Amino acid sequence: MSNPNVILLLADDLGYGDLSCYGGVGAQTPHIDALLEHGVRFADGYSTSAVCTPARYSILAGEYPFRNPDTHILPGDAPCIIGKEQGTLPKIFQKAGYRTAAIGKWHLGLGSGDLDWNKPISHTPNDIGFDYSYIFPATNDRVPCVYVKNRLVENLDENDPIEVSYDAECPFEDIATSERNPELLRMKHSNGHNNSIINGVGRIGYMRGGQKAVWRDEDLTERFLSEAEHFIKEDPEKPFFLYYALHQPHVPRVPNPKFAGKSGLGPRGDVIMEMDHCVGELTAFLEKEGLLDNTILLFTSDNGPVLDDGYMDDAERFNTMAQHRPAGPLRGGKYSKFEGGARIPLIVSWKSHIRPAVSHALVSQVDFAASFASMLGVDLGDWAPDSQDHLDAFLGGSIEGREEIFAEAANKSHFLRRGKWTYMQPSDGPAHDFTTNIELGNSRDHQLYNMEYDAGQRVNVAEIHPDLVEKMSRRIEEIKASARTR
Ligand code: NG6
Ligand code: CA
Repeated sequence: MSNPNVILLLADDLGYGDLSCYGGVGAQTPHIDALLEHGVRFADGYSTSAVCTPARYSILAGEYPFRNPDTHILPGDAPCIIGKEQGTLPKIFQKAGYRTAAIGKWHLGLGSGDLDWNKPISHTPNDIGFDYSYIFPATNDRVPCVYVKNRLVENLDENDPIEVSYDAECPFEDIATSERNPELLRMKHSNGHNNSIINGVGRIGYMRGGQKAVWRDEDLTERFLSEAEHFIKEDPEKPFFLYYALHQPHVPRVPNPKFAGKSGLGPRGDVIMEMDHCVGELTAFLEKEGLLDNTILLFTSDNGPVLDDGYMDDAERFNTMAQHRPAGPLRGGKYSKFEGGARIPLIVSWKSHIRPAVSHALVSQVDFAASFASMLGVDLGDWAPDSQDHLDAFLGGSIEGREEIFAEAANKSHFLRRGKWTYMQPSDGPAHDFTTNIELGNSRDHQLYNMEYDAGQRVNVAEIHPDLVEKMSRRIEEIKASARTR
């Protein structure tokens, strides 16, 4: 049999409790749940960070974010933080003769510091292992709100050049901003998101020009799906790897009208429904093309959930009414050092190959690189230094995963999970963020939790296990001091 195709579906800010198959009370995600008819659901799957850029960096580069000092939430005009010479997940597939594409949200930077949005971009996904890319640069709440196809912004118009600024003060006198034109806003912001107004929504950063290039939030899902289908169909002779980064349920949550008001959970629930529908369409397409039996589908999320991430879309009220808990039983959410930050849904599905199962193997997204290298027989050399081969666990053939999970909160302090224990480093900073209403997990004390009895991390048992605390805190320091080698 020829090598299977691989599609990595990466949701944005989808929590551990947001899918019905993970016990989400208000969730309606039948198409993602259906992946489990031929799939493994991981109960202990992790990203390496409670925020986006670092988590995505680990997936693509196969190393922990602390190894690259640029792994912070990036502005929309940041340079690309993955080096052209670096080993990456898509390059592993390329080495094995695959064609590769990145579609959807990017947020790993573009250009080499000399970015002109009106010219070919020097450093894009195409320089780090993707043959084809169709992305938006950063997040759906950051400018520029445009599609970038390979090296060029789509629908450029030389008479209406694009300018972007992340300066504190708006440098453009003639653009709509939240301050000057509040009447143009159809969604109010609760925190930040008060710079340029694009498509009736306040964004982070200022953008001028490019009227023909600007996306409509309502169209993003269909646009990306049609690009994905086009890429899949293009060359049936070669296997493919598709990195498909869905933008839901990140803010601003603006669903296509087909889904608006449909979930009963407000806009956040509506866009999750839209995303689920999109996964259903993709699966049906693969079936129709006769590709489903030979395609491994991974579905996961970059980091945990947040309800109010800067816009007033009533997510908190809708979720409370429905008793829907986006992080499920876990404490904290996006940004947090508690498990709600980096323990995420993770499903691996392969029709006719995987028997339905729930796995408690400890697995991390950083392991995709070494696991697929192993599947393809690609020698990693010094690529992907923190990535481990857990292919058997991912495909449901083994219940053994990693010995330890190492991940960071938004403030870069770490936690370590070994077996049933999760240890959190002491850190400064507020225990609670009142803008997002998330418990961040910061404490000057060591924290240790028994995940077997206390998944919600309510009882800190550090004082009664000083030996474990000592051992696990030393281990964190050891990892941080370790060299970038395999
Ligand atoms: C924060 C934004 C938030 C979101 C996040 C990145 C404010 C107040 N908050 O700075 O809305 O965009 O960055 O999210 O601006 S992530 O999923 O890409 O990491
Ligand atoms: Ca995210």
